[in-house]
Amino acid sequence: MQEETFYSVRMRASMNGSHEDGGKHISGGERLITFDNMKRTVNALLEKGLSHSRGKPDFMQIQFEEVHEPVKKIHPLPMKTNEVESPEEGQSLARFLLERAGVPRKVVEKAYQQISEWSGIRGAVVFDIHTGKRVDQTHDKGVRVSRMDWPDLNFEQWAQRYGVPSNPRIKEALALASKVNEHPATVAELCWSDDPDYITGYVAGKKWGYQRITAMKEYGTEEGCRIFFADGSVNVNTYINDLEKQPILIEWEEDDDSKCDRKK
Ligand code: WAQ
Ligand code: MG
Repeated sequence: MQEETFYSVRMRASMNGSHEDGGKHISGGERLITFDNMKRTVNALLEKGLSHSRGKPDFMQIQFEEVHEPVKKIHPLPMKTNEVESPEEGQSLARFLLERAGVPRKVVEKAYQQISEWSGIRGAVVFDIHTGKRVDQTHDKGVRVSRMDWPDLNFEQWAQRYGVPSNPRIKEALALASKVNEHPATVAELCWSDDPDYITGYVAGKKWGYQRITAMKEYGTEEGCRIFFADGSVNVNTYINDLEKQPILIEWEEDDDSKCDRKK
């Protein structure tokens, strides 16, 4: 049987000029689909960029390309929702979870000292857990993870099983976190949205999975965050290349969870 061909589709939108010209980042999106889903996917990305709470874009780029590498299927990280009363409580829980995932306290503190400087970046910052320094050279661009997706039907089954809203934001965030944290060099990830109308964020890691935290900032603020805490003794360029180029599909199987439940 012939293997199916997959396509990477990417969108980025900005305001007051393109990203290269210093425009404000509005929205981005990355999908991995078969050709029969092309129209639907391009339309969905167009819609995502056009109707965004960060503003009305005056620049947008949507592109697709055939993927030649074999597509790997992985399971979503296990998920837990931590309810907190305030962003302060959320942030202090996030620091605790990062430490528990293996990021030394000092390194967490060093990262936190710089988070506000990075809030305009359109991708993620790679932070070395040994030196406590940013190690990617991508400046305002950041590292954009792409070539990952989670087919809708399977995601909806997962969402129903866990009683979370089946919205694209959670699908995209968990797909990204599952891909990033599957990488051997990733120790943990810290994320909250730059969208003013969304305040839930998460800490993810291999052992404790995707830990949602219901308040990471105040409503109305546009300062987001995405940091990959990595073992910087590996080659950073290889790490970034893997996150950008390795095609990954998320596939949840009900069976895996019942196996886990039985183990408890
Ligand atoms: N690769 C790297 N960084 C990215 C990517 C990507 N594909 N997509 C977004 N980012 C970075 C970028 O700097 C954004 O400004 C920042 O992350 C936030 O992105 O309820 O909505 O898409 O379980 O605004 C997490 C909780 C929501 C979801 C995160 O992020 C839930 C969110 P946003
Ligand atoms: Mg955003």
